[in-house]
Amino acid sequence: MILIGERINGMFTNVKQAIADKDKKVIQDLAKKQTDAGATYLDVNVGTAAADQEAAMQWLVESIQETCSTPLSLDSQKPAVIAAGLKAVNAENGVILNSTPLNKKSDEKIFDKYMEMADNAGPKACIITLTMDKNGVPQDIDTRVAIAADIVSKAMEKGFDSQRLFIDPIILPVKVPNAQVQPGNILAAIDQIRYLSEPAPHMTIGLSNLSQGATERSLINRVFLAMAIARGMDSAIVDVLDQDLMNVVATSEMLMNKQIYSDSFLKVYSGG
Ligand code: THG
Repeated sequence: MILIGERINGMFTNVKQAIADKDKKVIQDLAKKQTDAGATYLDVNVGTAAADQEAAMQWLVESIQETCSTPLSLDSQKPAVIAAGLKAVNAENGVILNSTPLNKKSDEKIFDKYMEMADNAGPKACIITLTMDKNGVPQDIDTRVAIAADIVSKAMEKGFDSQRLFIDPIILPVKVPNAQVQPGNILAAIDQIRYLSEPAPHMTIGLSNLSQGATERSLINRVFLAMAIARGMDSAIVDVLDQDLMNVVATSEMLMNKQIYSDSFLKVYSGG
């Protein structure tokens, strides 16, 4: 599993405050803790409150890289904010440009811009593209898969390798009225998206969206994670500090024959 640590996000009050106060320590602690917990990448999202999002992105990237070399996932739907992060990022070990839709009313070419920026960032640079277009976030299976097909063919057209492409079918809170059909729709979409190219594009979701506002957050997150892994999802933006969740990742990998079974598979997975 390619695990992207979600914790450096201005949506969290402590991160929002740290950005406002330029308090590096809070950010560096989160970077180290998530790295120790097994994050493959660290998501970096300035949130909506930052006064100058480009400056905030650059500051976050610089602060993180002072303490660890875990590759980063620069998370913004604004090309200028991604570009600001890329100025500071060390992309040698890889980098992800996270959260472009296929297109936007105000920016028809946004996905092309992300592909161009990724190409300039180096051969390991990846993109997470959302199954979202100028009409917004689709609720049904077919529109999600249709947008994913457009994403894959646009990438092919530009010679952008499917191994550098992550598709995100966008999971939304299950607690919202009439949203309970959505987790099932996401699973069905994942099932179909994996056949859009050979090799399949990577697939990811922002798992914690699912349980926003709900009780039993960790339980909801980890059960759905196991279900999605069973359908072929190979990445997720998650709380890597949630040990129960990480145990589900390890067990799912073992049950899907991605890790050899041994009595100590849990310890082996966590590097113990
Ligand atoms: N897809 C992609 N990228 C994404 C998302 C996605 N990036 C952002 C987000 N969604 C994934 N990351 C988070 C991070 C935190 C939470 C949810 C998703 C979260 N935060 C607490 C909350 O809102 O309840 C904050 C609580 C606090 O203030 O402490 O749940 O879908 N590609």
